Amino acid sequence: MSKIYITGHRNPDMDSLCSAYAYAKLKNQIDKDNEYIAVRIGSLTKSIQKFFEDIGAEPPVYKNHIYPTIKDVILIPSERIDANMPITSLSKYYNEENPSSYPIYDGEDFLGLLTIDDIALWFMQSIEKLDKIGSVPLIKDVLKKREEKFDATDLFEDGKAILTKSKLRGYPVYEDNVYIGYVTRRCFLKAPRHNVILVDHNEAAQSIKGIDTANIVEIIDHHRLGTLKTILPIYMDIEPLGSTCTIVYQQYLKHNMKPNEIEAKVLLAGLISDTVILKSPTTTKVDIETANELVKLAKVELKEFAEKMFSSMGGLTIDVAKEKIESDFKIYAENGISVGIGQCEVVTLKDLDNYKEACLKTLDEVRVKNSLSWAMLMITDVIKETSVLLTTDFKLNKDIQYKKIENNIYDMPGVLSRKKQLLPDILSLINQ
Ligand SMILES: [Mn+2]
Repeated sequence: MSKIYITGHRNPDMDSLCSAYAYAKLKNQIDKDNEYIAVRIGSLTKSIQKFFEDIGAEPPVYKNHIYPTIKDVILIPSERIDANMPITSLSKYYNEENPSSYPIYDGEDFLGLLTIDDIALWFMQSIEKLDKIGSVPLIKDVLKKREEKFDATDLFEDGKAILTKSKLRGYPVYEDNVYIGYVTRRCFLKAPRHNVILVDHNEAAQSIKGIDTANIVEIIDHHRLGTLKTILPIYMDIEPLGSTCTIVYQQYLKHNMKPNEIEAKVLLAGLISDTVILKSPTTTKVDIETANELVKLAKVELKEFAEKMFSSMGGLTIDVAKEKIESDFKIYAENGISVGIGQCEVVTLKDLDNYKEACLKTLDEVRVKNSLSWAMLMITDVIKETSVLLTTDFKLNKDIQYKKIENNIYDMPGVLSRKKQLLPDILSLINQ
C-alpha cells in the first residue's frame, strides 16, 4: 500500500482545497490498494478553516515539500539486540544480512549503533596488545558513544551527502527525539520517489516543492497546459470547465459513485467559488448541471449557501487585507516582466475606501518580497458582479484599458475572471 498525496496549487484557493479533499475521498473508495492523502501547500485563511469546520470536513493537511526524507529509507530491525549479550552473538545477524551497523538496546532503551568497524577495531587492538583475546566481551564493552544522528525529517539528499563523507557506516534516526530506526550507506543507493496527484494546476512552478523528485501519477485540472514532464504515462483529466471541483464530480460519476452530503458541500463550495456563483464567463453548461446535482446531494439552497460562504470569506478589512493578498496570488512571467495577480471576493465594494491604502501598501510589500516587476489585486463584488483593480506603481499602468478611478485603482465593470478576462489583458500589455 503506497501513499499518494493529492495537492492543489500554491497559495491554495477554495477550488484547490475542495478538489483535493473530494478527490482523495473518491480515490480512497475506488482504490483500496493505496492510501490517498489530501494536502495543501500553503496556509489556510481563518475564514476557509471556519468554512471546513462548519460543514464538518477536515481541510487538507499542510505539507511543506515532497522531497524524499530519511524516514523513507529507514531500517527498523524486527529483533532487538541487547547490550548485555556477548559480542559473538552478533555472528547470527552478520551471517543473515551482512549489515554494517547494529542498533543496540539496554532493555527498552536505545544505546547506540554498533558498527562492524567498531568490532573489527576492538579485535585488532586486542591482538596488537598480544593479549589473548581472553574472555569474550559484551556488546556494551565495544559499543561507542556517538553524537551523530539523523532526524526522520532530514532530506534524503542531505543524509546521503553526510553519510558518504562520514567514516561511520550508519547513523541512528530519531523522530521527535525518540529513536525509531537507523540508516546505513546502502540505504542511499537509490532515491525513493513519492507519488503525487496534481489537482487544479499542472505547472511545476505552482506545485509542491520537490515535485521534480516525485512521481506525478495523475493530473486533474482546468487550466492551460504548462510544462511538466513525467517518467511514465499518466492519467490526465484536463477540461475547460469552470472549476476543478466540477471535473472531480464528473470523476465520481465515471466511477458510479455519489458524493455524500459533506463531499457535495465541499465540491459545491469549490465550484461556486471559482465560477463566482456560476456568473463568471468561465462557467459552462456542465458547471451549471453539476451545481444543480450537488445542491440536491448537499441538501442546500444554492443562493443561500453561496451568500453564506462568500460573506464569511468577504468583508475585507485592513486586518485581513494582507492575508487575502497572500492567500491567492498567482505569478506570471513573460517578456522579462514578472507580474503577480491576486484575487479576492467580497459581498460589497462600498467599504473599499477603508482598506484600499492598506491593500496598496501590502501589494507593494508582496511585490518586493517576490521580486516582481508589478503586482495587482482584483477585488470582485460577487453580488453586483463587478470588480476593481489595485496595482503597484509600474510603467505600464498608463496603458491599462480599464477606467481609472484614482491613482493605482481601476474600475472593471462586469469583469469576474482573473484567468479569462484580466490575465489576457495584462499579458497583452506585457507583450506589446
Ligand atoms: Mn480552479
